[in-house]
Amino acid sequence: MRTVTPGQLAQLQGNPQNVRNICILAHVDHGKTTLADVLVASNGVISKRLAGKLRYLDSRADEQIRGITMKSSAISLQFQKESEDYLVNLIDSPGHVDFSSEVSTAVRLCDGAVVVVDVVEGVCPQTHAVLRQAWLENIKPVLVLNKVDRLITELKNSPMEAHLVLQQVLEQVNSIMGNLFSTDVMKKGTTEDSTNAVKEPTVATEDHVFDYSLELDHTDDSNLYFSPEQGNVVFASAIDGWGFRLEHFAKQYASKLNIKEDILQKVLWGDFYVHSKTKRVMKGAQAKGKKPLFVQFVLENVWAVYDAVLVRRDKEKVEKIVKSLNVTLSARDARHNDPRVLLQAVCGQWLPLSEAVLAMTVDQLPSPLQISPEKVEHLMCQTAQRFDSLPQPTQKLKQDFLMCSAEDSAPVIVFISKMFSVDPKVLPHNRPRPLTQEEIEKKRELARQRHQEKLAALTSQTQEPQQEQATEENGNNTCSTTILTNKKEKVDDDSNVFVGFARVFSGKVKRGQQLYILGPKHNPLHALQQLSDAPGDLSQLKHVAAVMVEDLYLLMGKELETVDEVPAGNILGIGGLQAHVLKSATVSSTIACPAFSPVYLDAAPIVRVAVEPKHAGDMSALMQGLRLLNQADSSVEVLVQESGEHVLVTAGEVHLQRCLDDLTQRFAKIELNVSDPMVPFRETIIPPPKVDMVNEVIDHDTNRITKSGKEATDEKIKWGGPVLVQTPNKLCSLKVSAMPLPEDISNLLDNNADLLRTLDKMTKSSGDISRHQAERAKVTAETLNRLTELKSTLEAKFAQAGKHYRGAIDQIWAFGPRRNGPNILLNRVAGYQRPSVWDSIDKGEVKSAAQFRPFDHAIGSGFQLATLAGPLCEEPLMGVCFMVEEWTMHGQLSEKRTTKNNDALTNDFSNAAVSREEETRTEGESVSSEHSDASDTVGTSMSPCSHFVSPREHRLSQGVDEDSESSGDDSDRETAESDFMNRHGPFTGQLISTMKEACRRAFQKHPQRLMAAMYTCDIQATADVLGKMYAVLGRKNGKVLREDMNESLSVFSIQAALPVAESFGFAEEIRKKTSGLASPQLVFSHWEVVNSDPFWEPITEEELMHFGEKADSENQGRLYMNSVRRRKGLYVDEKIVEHAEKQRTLSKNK
Ligand SMILES: Nc1nc2c(ncn2[C@@H]2O[C@H](COP(=O)(O)OP(=O)(O)OP(=O)(O)O)[C@@H](O)[C@H]2O)c(=O)[nH]1
Ligand SMILES: [Mg+2]
Repeated sequence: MRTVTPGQLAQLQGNPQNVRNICILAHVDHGKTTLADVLVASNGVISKRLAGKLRYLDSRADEQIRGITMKSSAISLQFQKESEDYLVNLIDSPGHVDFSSEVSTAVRLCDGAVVVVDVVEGVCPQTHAVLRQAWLENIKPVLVLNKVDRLITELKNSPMEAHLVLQQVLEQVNSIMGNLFSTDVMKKGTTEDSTNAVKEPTVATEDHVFDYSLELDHTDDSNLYFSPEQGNVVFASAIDGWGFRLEHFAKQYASKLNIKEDILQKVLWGDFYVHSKTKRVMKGAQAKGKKPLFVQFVLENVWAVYDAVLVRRDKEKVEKIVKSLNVTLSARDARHNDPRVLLQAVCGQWLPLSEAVLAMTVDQLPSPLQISPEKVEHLMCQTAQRFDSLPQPTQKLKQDFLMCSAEDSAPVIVFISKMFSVDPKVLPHNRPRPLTQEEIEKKRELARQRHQEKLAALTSQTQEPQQEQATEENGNNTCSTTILTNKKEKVDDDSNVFVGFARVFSGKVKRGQQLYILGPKHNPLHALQQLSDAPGDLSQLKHVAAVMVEDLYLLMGKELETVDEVPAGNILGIGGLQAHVLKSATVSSTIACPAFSPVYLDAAPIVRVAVEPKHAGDMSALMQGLRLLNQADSSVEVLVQESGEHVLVTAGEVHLQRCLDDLTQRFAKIELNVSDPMVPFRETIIPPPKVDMVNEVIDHDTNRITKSGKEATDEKIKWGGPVLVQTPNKLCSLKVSAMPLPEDISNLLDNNADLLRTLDKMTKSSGDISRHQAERAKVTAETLNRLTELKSTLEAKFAQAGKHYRGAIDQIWAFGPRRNGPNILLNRVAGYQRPSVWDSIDKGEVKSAAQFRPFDHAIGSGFQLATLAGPLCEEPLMGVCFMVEEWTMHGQLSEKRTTKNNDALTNDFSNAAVSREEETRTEGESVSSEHSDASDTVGTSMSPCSHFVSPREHRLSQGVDEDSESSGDDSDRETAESDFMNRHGPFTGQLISTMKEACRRAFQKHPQRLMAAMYTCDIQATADVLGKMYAVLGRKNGKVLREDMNESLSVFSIQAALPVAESFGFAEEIRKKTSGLASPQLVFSHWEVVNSDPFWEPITEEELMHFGEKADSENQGRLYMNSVRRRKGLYVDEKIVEHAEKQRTLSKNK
């Protein structure tokens, strides 16, 4: 029976000082949902007996079956402490790495987090990840050390050993906090340092050295760490329903030991003991071999209860304990066959877990009123944007965030972090609701009347009134059935209702209120300007929509309760915005409100599959289903490729399965054909290998035959060297060479793609000084600083990379693909001084685009296309450096005319090509999703260049025509020339495709390799299943990177690298082979070169002897390459028929 009504909860919302918005975070299976159950049971939503078994917040069927949480869900709870009523808005989040985006959406709405750690498994990769996430979102964590019962029942630890384990786990968690803190201090330090340096350029650099250690010493970190003494740690067993803070025992023993409670709390955890004679607390328990206080007064008591109830089942002792703990047992619990029930009844009353966790939440975690100015700025500014670059009315809103006022005068600011779909049947207006007291009275009265009428009818023995009544009753029945069917039809009509998962940051949202929905790309500056030009005209504003708030809900797990208004500082559900909000949005009463900064996503989705309906007629249902799925899931991406295929991009195998289940059972309700997962690859080149396949040293001076290059089939080539390619109209020739980038450089570029994107934005605006300055002003000092740092790191790495890269830092022409990828184009054309890409950050000097040679951008575009799809299987390149060594313009098209006409033209063109590229990229993207992935535009990149060029064709020929009019002398020759040019298409297009071709050929002159996406996989396993686990790892081409043994727990933790391509079914296989004892967590980590040459065939005698002429043994590189080529419908060079002879039985006669 619920102890708190929704009405009471809604009332509590009005006092933000007593509101706490918290989420539970942890690694998978560390007990979040079990803990949430216990907290939910404290409000009577579920029975205490079922807490831990029901997993109330795992409301999906597949969550219950698989036993893992897949979405975050919220519930509002009431808690009373010292006669104050508090409202705790609790969000349970998933721990599986595939659903980490759900964690991000939850963390965004909270002020605090309860981090749960399983004391047996200790700190795991996701524990690390969630602590980092909480740190980045500026929310305060508290700690629950869970599953302490496992130390007693499974590991059979003594209290002393358990104390040691608990200390170790606490240390591990605190070391993560320490690392996060020190990196943050250093980052802030360098930023402040650089801002000071900008302000006072005259200060000598020696005086300006930033002393990190000094800063670390000065910054207050006392509240940073988890320490039981401070009351931010709970020791718990969620499954048995108990948990405590030191406070509990300090209170209990203060009078017994005659020590003040607060002093006892300080010494109860640490290295202290009670001197047996003096009865005083002394330090140095460990050194003197004494029992620490925590062991003596806390753990031994807990151990004693477990021993009596679970191990010995000693009834007398149990009775004694029950009496001494002052616990009342129901007869049913006392007689129950399962001792665990008895244990839970005793411990649950002795050390109630909900009490401990909720009291810690209320004491330690901030209320919405305590939101920090840094957090507000972080929410209001997009990445790399400065707060003071926002317009004034927007900056003023910061004060409203800080006030968190629910007054009518305060602007309404709400952030929707995700949209979730609910079954319309659970919506309050579709649900049979319990009757109110008045209604019950009315019904009772009616029944009484009817009864009396019946009696009266019987006594008078008249027929008529009876008939009347019957007809009346029938009438009522039909009426109610029609109402029912009406309702049912309505439900079927919109079988998917979306509710926004949101929080009010300022003001009060009311039903029927008119508000603005601001999309993730809303820019208050533009919007305010446009609105001042045309007041009241919203149609001009692309990312703003005016809506009326239809429904507001109190989130109660899978149930929703309607409320009329929600004041600032609370988490809520908003209905009726389905048509306007895709995944996330800001809702406000003013358009000066900025779109909130995007939710931080830890892992990019990587597993892609193509889906199609089993029956072709269901195509429209599929498309509708995909649209709904895209809206309902914060991390899925739905793309329609150029080929027309519908592609789902998901975070991992489990996520994929959930998306497919949702599609087939809920959103599309059709049968699907699903392709094998399409795994992305990268293409690269490597330095020539030193040994061949049989480990013989290769002499590179004696040329080798290879099939990889086109020319190579008929002539002998040497590795590397430049290629010379001419445009089809023979007016221009390019000499391009390629070389592999050192791994650390390509990784550096890959990891800093966001910085390169910012650099590109600044460089793009470099033609226009005012635009450039505006663009630069938006960028924070921190980003500028990081860019400078990136430049110097890159310079240092080039210096280490050898003589080939001498001076490369200033020769960089572009990064690619998409102008921010891990490949570089260098300008090595003698005498061509083009401005450096770094000019826009170095002192902000702006160089005019007119300094570029004509057609400069065409070369850049050719490079972008070449890096977007390589020759092996049209996958993007990685770690390749291209160099333009010669760029000769022959004949009349050289400087004379082209400078005149094509200068502006090429600049224009490049912008057109670029924006076209961006358009295609956003096509498949949702409005809110900021992801982009390399391969979704592969189709685009392969489209013929003329496609890009066509709008230009006209203008170029115009330019040539004008010229031919102006220069009378050469007119004949020029007409012939322009005819010649037109025959081959416009020159820019030719140059782009020539550059692309040149890059490809230069690439092919090197040993080519595929790069596979790799997962790191962390597995914990006991010694007896270790062998089986290694066998599975080996079969899947996994490599063990690290193996640690936790001696106290005799558990091995193994870290391995595993190609994503081999990972499907891996987790399942490991689980099966180890009887569920080991379950791996797969996280994308890096790209790794696949060692085998996809074009390899035996050449030397040894190789022929070893592999035979066909060399048909497995070649991983070739297998991957061919599978991708086959999938993309490209030519696959394979022998299909091995022996074209008919099999026959050899008999003597034949
Ligand atoms: N022994 C023991 N088992 C526990 C305890 N708490 C939870 N479990 C068990 O651990 C398993 C996982 O619990 P959940 O609460 O589903 O874990 P979770 O953190 O919500 O998992 P995800 O949501 O999938 O990340 C279940 O089988 C629980 O019964 C505990 O205190 N002691
Ligand atoms: Mg869970």
